[in-house]
Amino acid sequence: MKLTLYYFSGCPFCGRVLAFVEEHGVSLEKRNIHESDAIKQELLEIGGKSQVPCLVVEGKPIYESMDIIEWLRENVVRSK
Ligand SMILES: N[C@@H](CCC(=O)N[C@@H](CS)C(=O)NCC(=O)O)C(=O)O
Repeated sequence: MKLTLYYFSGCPFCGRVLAFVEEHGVSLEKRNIHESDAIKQELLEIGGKSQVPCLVVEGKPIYESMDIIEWLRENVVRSK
């Protein structure tokens, strides 16, 4: 399953998700929207807004840090 997390450094909500990812050893691709306009544009095209964090699961966006953590807990951590 392809997981991509859009984030930027210094965003506290992103930090909360990244801490969970680190703690549970979740494997995903991280894309920093402050790294390039192309990455930010990519997120806009997938999710329709530039809010981060956003987890993209097989092309489907999930916004809201707590929803992302819950999704990861249910679908990745539990099945490990
Ligand atoms: N309730 C959201 C808050 C996310 C949020 O406010 N993110 C900020 C960065 S810290 C953001 O992306 N702001 C710009 C925007 O909404 O386009 C969550 O928990 O994920």
